Amino acid sequence: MKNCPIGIVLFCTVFHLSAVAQQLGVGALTTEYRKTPMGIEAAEPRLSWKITSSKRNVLQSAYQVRVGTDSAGLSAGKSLVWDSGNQKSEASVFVRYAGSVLKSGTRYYWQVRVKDNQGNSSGWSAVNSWYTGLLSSAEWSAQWITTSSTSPDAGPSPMFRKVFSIEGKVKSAVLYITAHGLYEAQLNGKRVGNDQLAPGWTSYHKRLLYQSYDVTDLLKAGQNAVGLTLGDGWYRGYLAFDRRRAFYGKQLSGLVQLVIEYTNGTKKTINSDGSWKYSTGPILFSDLYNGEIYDARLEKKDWTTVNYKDTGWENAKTIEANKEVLESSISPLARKHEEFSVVKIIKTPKGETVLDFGQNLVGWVSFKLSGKAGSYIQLEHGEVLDKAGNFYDANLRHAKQHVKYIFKGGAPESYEPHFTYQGFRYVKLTGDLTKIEPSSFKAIAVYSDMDPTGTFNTSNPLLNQLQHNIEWGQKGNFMDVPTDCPQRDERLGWTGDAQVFFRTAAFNMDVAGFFTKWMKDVASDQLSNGSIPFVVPNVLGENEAGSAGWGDAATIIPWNMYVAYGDKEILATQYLSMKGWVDFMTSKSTDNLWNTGFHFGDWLFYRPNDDNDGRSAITDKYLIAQAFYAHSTQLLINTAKVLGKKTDEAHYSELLDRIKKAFLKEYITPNGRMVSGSQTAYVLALNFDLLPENLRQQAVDFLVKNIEKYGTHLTTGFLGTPYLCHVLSRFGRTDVAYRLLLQETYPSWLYPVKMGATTIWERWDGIKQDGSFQTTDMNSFNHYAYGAIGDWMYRVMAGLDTDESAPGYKKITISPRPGGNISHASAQLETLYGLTVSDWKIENGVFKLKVVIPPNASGQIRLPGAANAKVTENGTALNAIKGFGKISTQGNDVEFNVGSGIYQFEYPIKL
Ligand code: RAM
Repeated sequence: MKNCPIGIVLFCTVFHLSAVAQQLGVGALTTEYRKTPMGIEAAEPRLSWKITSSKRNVLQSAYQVRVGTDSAGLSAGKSLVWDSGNQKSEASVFVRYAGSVLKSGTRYYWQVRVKDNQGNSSGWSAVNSWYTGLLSSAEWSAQWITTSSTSPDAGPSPMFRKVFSIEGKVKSAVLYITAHGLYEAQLNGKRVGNDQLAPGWTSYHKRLLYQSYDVTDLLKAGQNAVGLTLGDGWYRGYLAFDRRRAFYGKQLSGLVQLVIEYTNGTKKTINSDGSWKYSTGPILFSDLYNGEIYDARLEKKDWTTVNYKDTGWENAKTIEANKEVLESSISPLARKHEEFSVVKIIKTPKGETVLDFGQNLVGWVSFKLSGKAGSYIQLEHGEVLDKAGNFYDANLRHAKQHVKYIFKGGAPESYEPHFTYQGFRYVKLTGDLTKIEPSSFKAIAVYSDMDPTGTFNTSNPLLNQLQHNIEWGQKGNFMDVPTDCPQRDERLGWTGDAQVFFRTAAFNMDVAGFFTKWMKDVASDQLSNGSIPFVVPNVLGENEAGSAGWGDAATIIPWNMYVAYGDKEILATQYLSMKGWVDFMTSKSTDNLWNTGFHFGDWLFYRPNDDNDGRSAITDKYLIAQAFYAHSTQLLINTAKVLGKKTDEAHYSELLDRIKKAFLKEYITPNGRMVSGSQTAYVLALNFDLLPENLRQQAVDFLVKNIEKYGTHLTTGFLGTPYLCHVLSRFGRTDVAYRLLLQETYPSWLYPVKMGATTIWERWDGIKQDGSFQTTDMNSFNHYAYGAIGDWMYRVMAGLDTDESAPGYKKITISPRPGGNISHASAQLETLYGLTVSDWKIENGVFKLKVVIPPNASGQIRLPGAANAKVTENGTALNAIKGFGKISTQGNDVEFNVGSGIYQFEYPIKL
């Protein structure tokens, strides 16, 4: 399926499966979620694979894994470090390595073969590998190198170089590298790896990630040269909104260790040290928020090649810095992805020259232009044009997003920035514009390198645009940490935003590694009293912590990681952090009521400016706090159960009981009305099971009445929005959920779409109905939080979900809920077992549902409105088909279990 574009994956699946006929195959091997990872530090890495088969009802019945240090010898059983033997087991995901102790800096090759429940055996899979990292900090022999400047001010990027020789035949070479600041490395004039903004962002004093690159192919016999350039980045650049710089340190430095292994088994290590030379070059200034200034006249041509003459370069200074904090990267760094051409060059009413790339994206512009030596071109980046059609960047606050390039003159010059990124659709140009053409420029999207996993599609073009906007909100804000926004002087890892969007994110892209990394960041920045900072990495200070709905990222994300990927280890790793957060809330509560402290509340809920009759949808902040206190406690109980922590399970179950009672007493009248009558109040109470059964229906009625009071509009903010449609569907009002989803007027999901949005906005009314903007203080046009509706679109509308009792799509539930005059919806998801699909259409009153359940998974299918209908599967009456579990009627629906396979159901439907 490798070369299969995700959009036509279904076709490819069918084709692929029939092409391989009856064979049982095994492939798509991963180690710790990654394909051929470098720098694995886990002592017992978890191995996963996928099975292919054209048969139905296929389950793995046994597997055998073998691991060795010699790829060719693997099949002969040579140099094996582990042979699992024939294991009778269904496990094809997260099988723990259980061989001899893994060594540092070593490549391990592995393969697997499987048997199925129908007597078939696969051959051995293709060989895959992982490479271990430097398993102990004592193995870092390299020294931190820096320049003689001790000024914290932004300045030209330092460049370091070193020539070294190769004395034998190279078997392998690995470059271990990191920096205080951002780095780019080159070997013999070629860039090492294709990661951007490395080493990524963590709380550097606690955890600093290093990367490992296989550079065997970049080396040559004899003399070689290595080069390193540094930029300010998160370490020393501007960070957050109070115009502070150098948050983590004043001095940029780099750490490089190149380990070369010769074919005769000997090793040579090239370390960064005082023998390296340094100078500066064309990058005069770089900053994540503010852009880059590049003077091409100062380029030092071929400076990372052997023959470059480095006369005048100084010797690098070495400094001491803690190496204990070094950890290998466990998630993909940012990389370059889609490219966009200029849609048009606009002359604005003010006379500005503006490029329009047609998509609000995050990354940078590359160009090829010529200009006179010393002349320049400046690119100013903005997300929108104002009402009059002029360039607008007032919503960037202090972030400049300016990139200035000074020409060296002569042949056309190609350039793209190094240590900065911009959020933009429009680029205003100044300087020498005599030679510009649309084709001179390309916009490049840059984001954490996550594979796309999901597609969602319907018969409604506005909804498809909404899905597009959700995906681009995700791409734009997954920049090593989940940021709130990518353009203004903020771009921070707001915990609340991340938790509300997690489930949607996990449909669209493979976010397992990304969030495993960030949850470690969350735990490492958790305060000693258990409180969770508003942003992680925490750059706002210890007092900026503890808000309901934000701190709950500590429980909600690990739990949902478990649900989406079936990953128990994340629960075990995060358990103390989860518990710490719940205990923190308890410590701030009196009589089991958490009604203290600062909270953001239902952030950015509907609040009209001319509110003279109480239309603002305010929800009591302490009601919200108590609701999330209950929810997090519930998730902790669930987690304790999964991990077999019986005492905790009992302890927190009792606590939850008391929390719920306190909630009822404080926030519900004896007749069942809530003290805040807002949509969010009812949604949270219903979603988190805070109301006794007998009050629920009435609460749903209140909720629906409230929605109708606003002319069928939502009024929820960040915290209520993700659950709104879920609650309506759970309590039988999917009809209202559809009306909200399809609402085109403000406030609604489709209002920005109708206003031409290509991403999700921070506010429901970032651009008001009269075309004017919301406040410049806080108005991002690329903010994923409200995109959390994507989860409902996948799970309810298309009906594709995992059963929590067999999470990670081991058991898949297919339960589409058509409505809203939509005639088609389709969701496809590449799970750890393979592709699963729920794709429905209504044609001439006939409901047609295509389902794909991957091998080694099973499904529970619920056919909406099929209770009294004649259902066929691929032309055969449903009850004549063998292999389906008991067919039962649930209200108007029909439900049954299936094994793996491709299914096509049809029946007349009345909606
Ligand atoms: C702003 C952003 C962010 C939100 C915080 C509370 O900075 O809107 O998304 O989480 O406020």
